[in-house]
Amino acid sequence: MPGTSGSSEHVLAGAGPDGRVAGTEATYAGCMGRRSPLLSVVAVAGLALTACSGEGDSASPPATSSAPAASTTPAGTDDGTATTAPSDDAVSETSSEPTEEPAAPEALDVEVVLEGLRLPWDVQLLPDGTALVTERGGRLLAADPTGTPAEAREVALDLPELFVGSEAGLMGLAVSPDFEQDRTIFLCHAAQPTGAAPDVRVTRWTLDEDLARATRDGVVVDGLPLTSGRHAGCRLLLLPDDTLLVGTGDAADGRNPQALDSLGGKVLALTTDGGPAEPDGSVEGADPRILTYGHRNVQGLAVQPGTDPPVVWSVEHGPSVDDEVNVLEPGGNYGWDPVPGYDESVPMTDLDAFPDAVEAVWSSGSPTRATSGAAFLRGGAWGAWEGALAVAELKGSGLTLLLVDGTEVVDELRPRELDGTYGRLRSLTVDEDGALWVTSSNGEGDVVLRVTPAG
Ligand SMILES: [Ca+2]
Repeated sequence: MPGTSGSSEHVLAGAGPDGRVAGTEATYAGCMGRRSPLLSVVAVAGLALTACSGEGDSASPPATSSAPAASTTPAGTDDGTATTAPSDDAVSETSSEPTEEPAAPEALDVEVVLEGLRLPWDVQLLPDGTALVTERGGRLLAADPTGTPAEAREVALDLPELFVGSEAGLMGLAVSPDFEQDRTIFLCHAAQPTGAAPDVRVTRWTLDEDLARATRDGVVVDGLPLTSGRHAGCRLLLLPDDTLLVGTGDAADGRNPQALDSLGGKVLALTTDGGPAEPDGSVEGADPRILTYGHRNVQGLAVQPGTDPPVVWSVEHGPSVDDEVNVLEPGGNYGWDPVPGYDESVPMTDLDAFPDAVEAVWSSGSPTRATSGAAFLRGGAWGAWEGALAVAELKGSGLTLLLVDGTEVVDELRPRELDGTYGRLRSLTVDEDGALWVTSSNGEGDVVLRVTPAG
């Protein structure tokens, strides 16, 4: 965010609300090769990481240089920047300030729920606690998480037109709030249908009783632009009123984000049948399904707890600088316009070109971390972190917690248990009990994690 990204970096260097000084956290970035103990059934990662302290320093090598598989698999190409991170910003120690905030968790329990996956993209929970997971390569998995690690089984999908390439494939997943009655889920995926142009689309499916098969009920929306597979989005979020939000990518085509007849580089607001959630639309002169525009690649959407009407936050990747977290304002232009061609040197929010563009509420500054999924932490067990926006990082191979006051970001920190320990992190979901579910995105040996405050 112009004017504040520098302060955000400064905040990162300070103490978290638990008084822990972030100067130690840079140390953990140098520990990422140490994954072997972490696929145990339950890893109290704070303990596992103790062995890392004292290694490395604030000038440790760039996070991705040691991230498992990040530079040697297609996963490393995500967003095109994952293998070229400059070194981490220097992190200096500062004294901790006394705080009157409720105590933050002293440690997190990190449970490996599923392992041996390949590029899991999204994880969502069914009402009975079953975890549904998409893999970018096209598998839909169902797992009863009571086993440790759980046994995942594949749910048969009839999806012959699936396109898998670059960053695209089977991606976002949403579960109907009425699932117990309608057994409906929504999938976002890239497609190369016979005789038609390739695109990204959202389809609606019904799961059978034993979760052996999903039957396609129809297309909710198609025609989201797709080129090589780069910048394909695609995040789904169902709001309490059944509005289906779709975070889309610009398909690495500079014309899309500002084009009001393109569904690329947007957040869409749809009915579950695919019509515009607002019949008259939100952007004058635009396709009425467009809620916001001028985005680069929206891969995180989250409803802020306690807001009604719901306040939705989005997360998108920056090019070489300025990953952004935004608060969505219907009709808003978020200021990305990389033309002519695909000129990624332009600002993520170009206030010169678009003085009314909506500025980000948080920006990574430099370097980017390839921010992806997001979820607000819920439940008193999180203490001072309750209500924080958790943001997963691919290139950053960690988790950033943004502490918020209304729609302002007031602090940020990185839980050490997830800082480099599982490589690239993709998607976040908070379940009914307040546990945070996390997918990794390393290309092989990927995991689904369930993270809870220790104790
Ligand atoms: Ca922007």
